[in-house]
Amino acid sequence: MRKIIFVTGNPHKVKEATDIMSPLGIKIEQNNCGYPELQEDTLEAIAGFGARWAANKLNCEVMVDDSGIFIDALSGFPGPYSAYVARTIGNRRILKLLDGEMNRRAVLKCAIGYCRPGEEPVVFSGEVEGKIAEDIRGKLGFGYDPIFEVGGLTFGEMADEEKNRLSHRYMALAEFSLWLKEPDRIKNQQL
Ligand code: ITT
Repeated sequence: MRKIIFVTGNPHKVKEATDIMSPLGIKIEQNNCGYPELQEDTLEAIAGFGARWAANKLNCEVMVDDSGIFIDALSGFPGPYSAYVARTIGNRRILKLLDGEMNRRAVLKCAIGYCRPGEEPVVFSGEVEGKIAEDIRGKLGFGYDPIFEVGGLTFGEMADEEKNRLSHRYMALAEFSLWLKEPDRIKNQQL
């Protein structure tokens, strides 16, 4: 089985990536060394930079995952600042910001960066469209899951398997897994 080091401090991401990639013959191993997060406008730029930095630091092939929630009524905010906003204001106050707002459309996005030491990173993107729920609902998942609704349920109300069939992370990891198997056939975003 091919093994890839996943540089992240978030064990939920590791669990989801393992559930999605192990049936495809790819084993994930977490490394918590972190990487500098650029103040950039796109998740792809952050993921590409992080993957290159971590591959050179650890001297092995690595993947990283930069994700975020883009809320229409807030002009796409918090987007690449989603981790900071989750740490500071959190889900309850995001719902407050959207009080009375009719347009509740939001998109969860994921950029998977992959790099080998001394090489250029490649990046795979995935997204899922949904809406911001009126209330916090569900205890499953993590982060924005209890306020992000797809087809009537929040991700916080969905079993892992259900989220992993629909999610932004699944979309990006499916492309990445295909590319790992057939690098010449699958297009990716070279930074
Ligand atoms: P690493 O950077 O160490 O990988 P992180 O949790 O800081 O971990 P991100 O910057 O990618 O990761 O995450 C941005 C925020 O979005 C953070 O608050 C996450 O909890 C949240 N998030 C990421 N993936 C999510 C998902 O699948 N569902 C809901 N929220 C998610």
